[in-house]
Amino acid sequence: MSETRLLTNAAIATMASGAPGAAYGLIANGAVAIRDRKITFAGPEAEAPEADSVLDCGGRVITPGLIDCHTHLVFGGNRAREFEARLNGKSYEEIARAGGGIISTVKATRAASEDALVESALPRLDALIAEGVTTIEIKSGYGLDTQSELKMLRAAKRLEGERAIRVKKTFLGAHAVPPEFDRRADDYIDHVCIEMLPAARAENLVDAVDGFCEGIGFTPDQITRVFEAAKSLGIPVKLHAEQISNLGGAKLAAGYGALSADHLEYLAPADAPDMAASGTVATLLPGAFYYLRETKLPPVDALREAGVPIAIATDCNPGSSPMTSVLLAMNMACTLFSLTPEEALAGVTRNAAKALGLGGECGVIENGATADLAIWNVRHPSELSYFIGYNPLYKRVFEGTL
Ligand code: DI6
Ligand code: FE
Repeated sequence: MSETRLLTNAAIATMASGAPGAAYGLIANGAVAIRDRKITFAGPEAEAPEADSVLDCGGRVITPGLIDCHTHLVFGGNRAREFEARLNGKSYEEIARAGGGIISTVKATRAASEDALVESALPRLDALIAEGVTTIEIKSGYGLDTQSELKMLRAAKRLEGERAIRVKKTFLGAHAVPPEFDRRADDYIDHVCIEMLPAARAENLVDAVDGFCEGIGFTPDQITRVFEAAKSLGIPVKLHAEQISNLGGAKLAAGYGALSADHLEYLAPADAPDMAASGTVATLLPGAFYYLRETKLPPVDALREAGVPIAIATDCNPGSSPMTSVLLAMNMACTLFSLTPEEALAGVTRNAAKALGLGGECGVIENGATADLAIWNVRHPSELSYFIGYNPLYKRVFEGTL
């Protein structure tokens, strides 16, 4: 028989979008009831239902479990030496063009076994879990041949068995041109569309398809072919767009009803309404902005005005954002991009869920949503964006289990 568990004496930041009035959808003196992995009540404690067990939260804040909706968590090796080279004067683009950058991680990832990829990803995953993360997206894109891409995605899937966490797997075959296709990007894209993606799909390893639309990545025409292949298989798309130049990637993605367009520092403000119309989330990645010492800010005001939902993620990857803290990403979104703490929290809850096609199911505290929660040693949700390098997590609840 299923039991009802009640969390009482809490300030609940529901982050529910329809919630009128209160910032954060905040319910003071609130309670949350959980049954069968779902939230069955969220409201004033005085109205809470009977329960089989009660946890007194001591006035702490409850938020939805955090969601890191853009990561490259699985990879071989690291690029600390490249970091050093950049500090000795080389640019990210120069390093990439000289066969370093993404391609150096491709070599290390190809050389690693699936077991080794799981082992090396676990400490990074644990760092995120320690901050109350309950859902994470993990991309392929450092294999760039069929077997290595499958190996990455299988490793990502295995992480879900190793820890109490939900993993969404994104196929990023169109991340870079591998050495064996040097100067044959179009042939590589054929290979991605005809062989790699269908193979990954056949093993049920693909929740979404992504690409890197940049001068050092792929052209809008090439990305279009990848999106067409995804569409023919019924898989949703997303795109790394406008990170270091404006190729119109976000607009292209919006045309395919993309779940999200990510980075967006070079987004033309005029393209924001297209994203709003297609429900495409703008996923901002302040860790990469910071790490690459980018100075061009994403057009946050234009996104707000158009009503584009904004998500925030770590972009955890070995080259441009070796970061495993969602809380730090929230702080950086506020300090670097001028988001409010409420927008930052929405960015790692409600809107991050949307960016993964989980809108309404995760990232909010309301009736019927999955019982993924984070309970914090704070008195107000603004504290989550305020601290730097301090983790106030008290307890984490994944699918109703504490
Ligand atoms: N944009 C990024 O920020 C990461 N990938 C991408 O397409 C960086 C990947 C790397 O440098 O390894
Ligand atoms: Fe990325």
